[in-house]
Amino acid sequence: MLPQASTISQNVDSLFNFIFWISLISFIGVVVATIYFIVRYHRSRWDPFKTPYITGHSMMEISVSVGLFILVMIIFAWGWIDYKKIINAPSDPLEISVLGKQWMWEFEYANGRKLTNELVVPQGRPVKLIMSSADVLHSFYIPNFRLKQDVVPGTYTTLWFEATQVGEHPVFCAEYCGTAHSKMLATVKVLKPEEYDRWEKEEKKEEGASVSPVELGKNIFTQKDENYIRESLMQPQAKLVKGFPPVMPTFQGTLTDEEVNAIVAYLKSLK
Ligand SMILES: [Cu+2]
Repeated sequence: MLPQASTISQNVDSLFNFIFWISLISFIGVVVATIYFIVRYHRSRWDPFKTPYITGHSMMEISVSVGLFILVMIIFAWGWIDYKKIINAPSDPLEISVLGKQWMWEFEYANGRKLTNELVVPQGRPVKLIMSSADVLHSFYIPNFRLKQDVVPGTYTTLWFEATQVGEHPVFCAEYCGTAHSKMLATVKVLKPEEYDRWEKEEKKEEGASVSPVELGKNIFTQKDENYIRESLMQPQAKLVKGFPPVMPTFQGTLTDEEVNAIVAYLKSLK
């Protein structure tokens, strides 16, 4: 089995094993019953020209239906409880931007530090990935964390996790995205909290000249006039405020993904 390296891994495995054993037991039951019926009701034992008259068995039919319904509902409820844990990030996670593009993963931290194909995170702290794609559909898949989320151009999807195991965990693109799809690999490097703090400080020193997304967004905001930021909404017709006519033109293509990310980071920082 794969290592269980996040807080949700165990939950996902438990449900998986439950479904696996139920399926295996059902499969064996069906095979055994089939063999029994083949032997028991073989035509050599009966008059081959006489079809037996079967009226049915209401009690058995009802109990099979109700029993299977209850089993399916148990699987559904179990899945729903874990699904809610997977989609609802705890408050105040460490937020990291992820950009998928043919054929690499780019990670950007709040301080502007950028990494390609390597995501460095602390152990035991919730991390929330805010993900988008520069081109086509991708999917961010960390098997050791038992997590997978589509990465979609033109919108943001999120994925949160809390890593429990220090070390390196592979990341795959799980949505076919072109020639080098199978080589679109990355690593999640989980560090002990104190090592992560050290790593963060080191990077800050090295990256002294780099501009954080908040600063970059502020620069773009102040350089251009106010209309620019308003018009820079990619699909201005998508969501309209009551009482305002849909007069805004689209500026899709005039802002890079990096700029859009930066503006979003800046606007969020204004709160
Ligand atoms: Cu991909």
